[in-house]
Amino acid sequence: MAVAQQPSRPDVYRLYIDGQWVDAASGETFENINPATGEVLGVFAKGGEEDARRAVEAARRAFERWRKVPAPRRAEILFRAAELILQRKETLARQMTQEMGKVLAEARGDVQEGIDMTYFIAGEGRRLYGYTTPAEMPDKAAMAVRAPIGVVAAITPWNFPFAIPTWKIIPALVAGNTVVFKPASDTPWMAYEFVRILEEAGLPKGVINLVYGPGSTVGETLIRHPEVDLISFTGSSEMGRHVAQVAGADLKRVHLELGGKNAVIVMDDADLDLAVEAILWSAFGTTGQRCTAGSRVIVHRAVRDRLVDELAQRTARLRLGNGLDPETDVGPLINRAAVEKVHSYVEIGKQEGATLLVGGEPATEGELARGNFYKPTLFVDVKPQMRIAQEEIFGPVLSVITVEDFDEAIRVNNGVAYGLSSAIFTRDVQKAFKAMRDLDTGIVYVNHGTIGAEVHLPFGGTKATGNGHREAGAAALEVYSEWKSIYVDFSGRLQRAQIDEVKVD
Ligand code: UN1
Repeated sequence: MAVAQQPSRPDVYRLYIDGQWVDAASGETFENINPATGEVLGVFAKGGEEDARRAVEAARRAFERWRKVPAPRRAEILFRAAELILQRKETLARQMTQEMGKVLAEARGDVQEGIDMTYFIAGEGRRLYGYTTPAEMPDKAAMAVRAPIGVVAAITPWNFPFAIPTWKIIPALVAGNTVVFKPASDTPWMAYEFVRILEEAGLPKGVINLVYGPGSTVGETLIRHPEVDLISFTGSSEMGRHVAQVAGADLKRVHLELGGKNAVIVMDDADLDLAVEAILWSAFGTTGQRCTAGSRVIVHRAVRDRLVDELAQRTARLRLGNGLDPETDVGPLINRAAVEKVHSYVEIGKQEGATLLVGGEPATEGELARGNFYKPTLFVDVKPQMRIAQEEIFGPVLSVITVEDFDEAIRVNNGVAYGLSSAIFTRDVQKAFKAMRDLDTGIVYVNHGTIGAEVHLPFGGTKATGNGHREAGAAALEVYSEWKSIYVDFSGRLQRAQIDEVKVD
């Protein structure tokens, strides 16, 4: 494939449109900042409306060819991409820690999730199962096949800057769609590396297009463009509502993956040591910046004091720092605005009457002053209706709610607008099964925290977490393809279903 390649560290990271690395039409650029140090990691072309339109047009042209490439052949390119990601795992993880801030072990996990997803979904190239079924008329065949939808706009967040783009783009491609990819402006480097890998793996021009830039220009153009058939968006519920409203006016397909307010329930018979480990990991892993983060603990009164003592001690001992330092437990928040948002929620929690036990302020000692660090924070005496127990904070803030029994725990868990992930710690098999039935979330864990979903199971949530779709697993194909039912009549005569009688003798 003769495509002009960009060096791995260009002066300006360009947009990728119709198989070419190009500057933004406006010539504008923006800086990519390391959230731990404030250092500039690279200068990126700042796409706008015109670039987004050109990308959509390129994707539309490419669709006519790509949809006809046999799916196993499409998948061969994706398998090659998976191999390239695997080869570059360590480099990508180090870049990710610098760009996004998560600690290196977690950055490796993020890349690994992308590898797993790419291999798993590439395997669908030789499945993409539809089905055949008998027709009700004689000499007639009936089958349902999966057809691609067209041009997909993939609008992705910064918190899983490698994994989440693979969740959207790889299934879109295997199913025969073409893509315009708009990554979050905080993590354009990971997007650049991913698209370079797809290019190297041999994806034809126009099949993947990359436009960095603001949601207000690039994102808006994509969601409004008549040639975009499907929008897959991960981000806030507020933005999700906007995307759904705009796209709904044109009856575009929309897949939304939005907020969470996930809880870990700890019953009186739980293994408390295990629960503490899991809660710390769920609440403060990725600095609380996962949709699946556990931001509420719902604890049975009988074990409340023991659990809180242990959580408070352990939370206070977590080490903040640069994620490249192996001593670091918790990295920075993504940007200044995130620090302010998290801090405003801490103020709200105090005003609402919750007791602040640990943290509750930005961390500015020594080197930390250069980055966006916030102390891991623990609130107790939280009431289920308080805003800190209802709204997604997306930072290292954990709220402990005390309950009297199992039924109340389930009610409190379900008493929020969101429904992504939930967890229960109990040794009672009856309670465990009741919880599996009654927890109103798309993901339920028993004796495990709220994070760590695996790629071959459906991922997504109920209520305001989404719009009923799931990504990951084979369920992703439901988003990225449409059912086409095909009837073949080989009787040689007009046979009217539901009207003509069929003689059986
Ligand atoms: C997200 O936070 O948007 O289950 C995704 C998990 C990860 C994915 C999180 N595998 O925590």
